[in-house]
Amino acid sequence: MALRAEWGVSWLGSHGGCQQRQRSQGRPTWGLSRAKKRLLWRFFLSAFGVLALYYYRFSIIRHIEVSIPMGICPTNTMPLPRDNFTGVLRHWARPEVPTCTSWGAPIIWDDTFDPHVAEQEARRQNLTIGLTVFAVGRYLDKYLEHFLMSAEQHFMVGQNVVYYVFTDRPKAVPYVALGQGRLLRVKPVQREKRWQDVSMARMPTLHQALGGQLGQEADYVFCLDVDQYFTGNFGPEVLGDLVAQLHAWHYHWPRWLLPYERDKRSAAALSFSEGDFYYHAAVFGGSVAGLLRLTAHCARGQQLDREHGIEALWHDESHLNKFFWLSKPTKLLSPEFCWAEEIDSRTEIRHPRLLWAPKEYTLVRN
Ligand code: UD2
Repeated sequence: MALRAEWGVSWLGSHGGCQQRQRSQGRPTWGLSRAKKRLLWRFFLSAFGVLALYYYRFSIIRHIEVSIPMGICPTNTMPLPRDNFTGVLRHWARPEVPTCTSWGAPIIWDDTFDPHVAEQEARRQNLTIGLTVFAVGRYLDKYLEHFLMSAEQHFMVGQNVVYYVFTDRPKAVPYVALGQGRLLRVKPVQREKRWQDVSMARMPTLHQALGGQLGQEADYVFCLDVDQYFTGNFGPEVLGDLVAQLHAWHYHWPRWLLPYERDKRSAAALSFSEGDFYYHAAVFGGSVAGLLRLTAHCARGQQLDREHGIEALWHDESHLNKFFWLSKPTKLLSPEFCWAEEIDSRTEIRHPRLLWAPKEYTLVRN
């Protein structure tokens, strides 16, 4: 989140510049009364104050954020029980949170599904579920072992699983004892110079893998960041054609505040009237066909941006958000499926299943 803070500071910085410009232009030409000018100043100062408090993590702001309503699911738009993996969704078990989207996709929260239904269905279909993770450079030593060991305990327990570890140092991949029906493949990748490029290079690499061996042996695939670890059951209830993760830091925010790419020159750009939710690139999944479309879209967008000398605000995550705006996810995971402990405890977060590891950017990034 250091980076999120950096973004916040630069955002404040640009507002500061804007304020300066308005002050120098405004004096002779605006013709505003003194009272109006004072009001304008007060407005800017309080906006800066609120943002500064927010980005310096004054918990009071986080408490206020909780009171922003997330909306609930109107009975007439509740998704029908058409999803084999979650069975009949128990919307009534979580009346305080939204359990469906406006396009009829379920948002799964703890207690809204029966995990046994999903487990049985996955076994009945004899599915193989892929889990991809990139561990390039120092991310391998720092995070990979914990990630894999926790996945062995909690990820798709009792199912056929194939791990794909993409790394620039295949020989350094730690040994982890795997359960029955589970195997691990190590795939060499080149190490990009900048961490941003390592992050973005995942999209074309995944696309290639999905079109090859991974796509042939897996039915569904989940693509995760390595700097996290499982703490609770992450089972077949998450499966779907296109699965998106609600971002733990942004699920209460109003749409206009979400950190989408706003620069119209970027392929990832969303206008202020666009966007549904802010999705987290640390977790996304789907069927092989769904993910082939997703990775192709993001890889193409990133390439177009590169040709225009632009880089989206949140790199691959910005392109992922654009994709999910254009191609709506068929299932959303609540922030319980990827939670950040540094956010204060929330009543709606009952049972986190995957946690962010502490971010140690200075240690792991170039
Ligand atoms: C955020 C998103 C991430 C991605 C990134 C783009 C979180 C938890 N994740 O991550 O999904 O959208 O922003 O800016 O907010 N990696 C390496 N070696 C490197 C660099 C990255 O292996 O040198 C891999 C690794 O799996 C890592 C992932 O790429 O977990 C994302 O990079 P990050 O975790 O440094 O980026 P972060 O935390 O800002």
